This record gives sequence, C-alpha cells and structure tokens, in this order.
Amino acid sequence: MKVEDVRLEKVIARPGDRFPEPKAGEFPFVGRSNVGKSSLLNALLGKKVAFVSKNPGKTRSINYYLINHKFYFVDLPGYGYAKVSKKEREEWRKIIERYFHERDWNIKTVFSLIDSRHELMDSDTQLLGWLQSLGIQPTVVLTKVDKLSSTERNRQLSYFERVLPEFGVEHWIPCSSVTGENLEKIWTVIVEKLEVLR
Ligand SMILES: Nc1nc2c(ncn2[C@@H]2O[C@H](COP(=O)(O)OP(=O)(O)OP(=O)(O)O)[C@@H](O)[C@H]2O)c(=O)[nH]1
Ligand SMILES: [Mg+2]
Repeated sequence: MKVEDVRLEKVIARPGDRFPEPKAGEFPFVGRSNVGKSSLLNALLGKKVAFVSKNPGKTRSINYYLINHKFYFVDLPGYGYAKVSKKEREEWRKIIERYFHERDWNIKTVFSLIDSRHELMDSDTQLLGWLQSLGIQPTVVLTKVDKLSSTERNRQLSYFERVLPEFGVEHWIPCSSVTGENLEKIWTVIVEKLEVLR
C-alpha cells in the first residue's frame, strides 16, 4: 500500500475523551514500554510521526493516526515498565481496558509487539492471556531482530514457536524498524484484514 497521507487524527488522554469515527477500521500497536511501537509505526509509514525515545514510557496517550483518510494506526502507551508507580500501572490498565472494551468491534487485528531478544515477561504473558480471554487473536510482531546474531535468532525463534501457540497465537512476524526487514509482511496483513469482513 502506498502511504499518501498520514495525520494525527485524535489523542485520547483523559477518561472523557471521545474516540474518532470508525472509518474502515483500526490497527492497535500494543506492547511493553520501549519494545518499539512508535518506531514500528514510523517505519511502516516511512515518516516520523510518532515520538520515539530511549527512555521507556514516552507514549502516554492513545494516539490515532489516520492513514490515507481510510483507516487508523493506534499507538497505545507501553506497559510493564518496572520504574513506574503502582498508580501509573493502574492508570495504564484502565486506559487499555477502556480501549479494548470500546473499540473491539472496529479492530481489524491487534499487533502485539514483543522484544525478540528476550523470553516473554510477566507483563507480556498477562497481556497475551488477557487478549485470549477476550477472544482476540493478535498478530505478534517480534521486534529488534537486527540486534540478534544468527545463532541467537534461531534460538529465539524456536522459543517463540513453542510458547506463542500456548496463547492461541498463530501468526508472528520477526521484524526490524532499523533495517526494514519484514515490514512488507506487516503491510500484507493490514491489506488482507482491510479487504475481508467488509
Ligand atoms: N536496533 C533497533 N532498535 C529499535 C528498533 N525499534 C525501536 N528501537 C529502539 O528502541 C527504543 C524504544 O523505541 P520506541 O519506538 O520509542 O518504543 P515504544 O514501544 O514506543 O516505547 P513507549 O512509547 O515508551 O511505550 C528507541 O531507542 C528505538 O530507537 C529496532 O527495530 N531495532
Ligand atoms: Mg511509543
């Protein structure tokens, strides 16, 4: 798909803020803080629209990017950052729960990002388990594969092949926002999901 127009359409920062009109659907990007959600969004769009930071916790609101006037990418705040207070973690849970409860019907697929270099962390398994309980089967994106040697890569991929199906996950895509590896596979998923169920 050719990205001709991208605009930050809506920022949801407070409980009373309203979600935008549905358009042709939306694709949320969810994952631990620092996993590379905003970077992936920028890499897919070929534009620096979302803020990227070395410090976790950069994205605090739900940001709706309207692509080609047609559908949305939704940059969600990251979870599982150890240094945030219990209160902030609670806030995050509320934001994310509200998001899924109110927008489930408009979601084409959830892109659930997991750092390819590590094993699943508690916060990852909690999110995957929660999505599974909601009947949502995410498309998992294994991020930052450019940082793995080929030995590490093989080891990590066989690890994910073993654990992800336990959460009902059937599709995962190893990719890199730095080298651009497999970003076209994510686009293929997006185009397919926009075409079905219409
Ligand atoms: N090598 C490499 N670094 C990456 C990649 N993707 C993201 N990064 C780096 O990881 C850090 C975090 O990236 P962000 O995109 O801000 O992560 P985020 O998930 O949006 O973080 P929050 O907004 O805090 O939830 C930045 O330093 C990025 O440059 C990748 O594919 N490869
Ligand atoms: Mg971010």
